[in-house]
Amino acid sequence: MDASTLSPILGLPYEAIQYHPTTGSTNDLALAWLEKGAPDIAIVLADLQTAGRGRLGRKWITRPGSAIAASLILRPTAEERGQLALFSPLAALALCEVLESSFKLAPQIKWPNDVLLDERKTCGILVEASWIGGNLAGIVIGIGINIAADSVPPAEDLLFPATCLEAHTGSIIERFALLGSWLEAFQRRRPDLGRPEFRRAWQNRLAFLERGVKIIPTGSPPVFGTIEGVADNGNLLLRDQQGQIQAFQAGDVHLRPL
Ligand code: BT5
Repeated sequence: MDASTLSPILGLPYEAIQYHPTTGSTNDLALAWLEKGAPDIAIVLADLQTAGRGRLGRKWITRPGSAIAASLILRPTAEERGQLALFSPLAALALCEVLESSFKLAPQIKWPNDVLLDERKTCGILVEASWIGGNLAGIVIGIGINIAADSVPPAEDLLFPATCLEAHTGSIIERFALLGSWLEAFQRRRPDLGRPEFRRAWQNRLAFLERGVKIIPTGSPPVFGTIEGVADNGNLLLRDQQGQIQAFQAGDVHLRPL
C-alpha cells in the first residue's frame, strides 16, 4: 500500500497521505508532520503500531492486516477553536453514520467517544493538540477501528469488552474504503460542530442512556447515577442518587455501566 494507491480511495491528494507499514504511534507522526506544516485534512496511516496510545497513558493495540490505525490532522478555524472537545465525538458520530448507512449496524457512542457494537468497543479515538508558543498549531484525531477478528485483543488486555466490525457484518470489509467513507462523513458533519443538530445526533446514539452507570473521576470517589444526556459543550449529564444533575468533563473521568 502507498499514498498514490490510497489517494483515490481516501479522496485526498497523495501529498496529504502518509502510509507506514509499521510505526510506534500514528499520532506521534501526525503531530510531527503538523509542526512541519501539514495541511488541514492530512492523514497518517499504519498497518501495525508498536506503541499505540489510548487516553490517560493507556495502550491501544493495533495488529497488522486487521485494523485501521489512522491520525487525521486538522487546522481548526477560529470558530472551531472554541469547541475542540467536540472533535472526538464528531469523529465517533461520523463512524456511526457510516456503519449505519453502509452496513445497517446500530452502533452506539460510549461517552465521550468510544464506538460500541452490542456494548463492545470496536473503535477508540484519541485527540491531541499541538501548541506552538501558546498558539494552537492544530489537532490530531487518532482513530483505531477493529475490522477483522485478529484485531480484537485478548480479554486480559482490556478494561472494557471489545469486538470487531466483521463479527457484526458477517462479511469482509475493505478497511481503506471504510476509512475513505469515514473521512467523507467527518467532513460532511464538521460544519455542524457545536450546533443543536450535532448534540442531538450524538445523544441519539449515546450508549447507556437513562441507565445506571458509575462515573469514576480521577482521584475522587465514584458517583452513581443515571445518564441524562450530553450538554452542548460535550459534558456528560448524570442524574445522581440525590436527583441532582451533575456535569462531567471528558478527559478526567471513566464511565462504567452498572
Ligand atoms: C482509546 O483510548 O480508546 C483511544 C485509542 C486511540 C487509538 C488510535 S490508533 C491511531 C492513533 N495512534 C495512536 O497511538 N492512538 C490512536 P482509551 O479510551 O484510553 O482506551 C484504551 C483501552 O482500550 C486500553 O486500556 C484497553 O483496555 C482497550 N484497548 C486497547 N486496544 C484495543 C483494541 N484494539 N480494541 C478494543 N479495546 C482496546
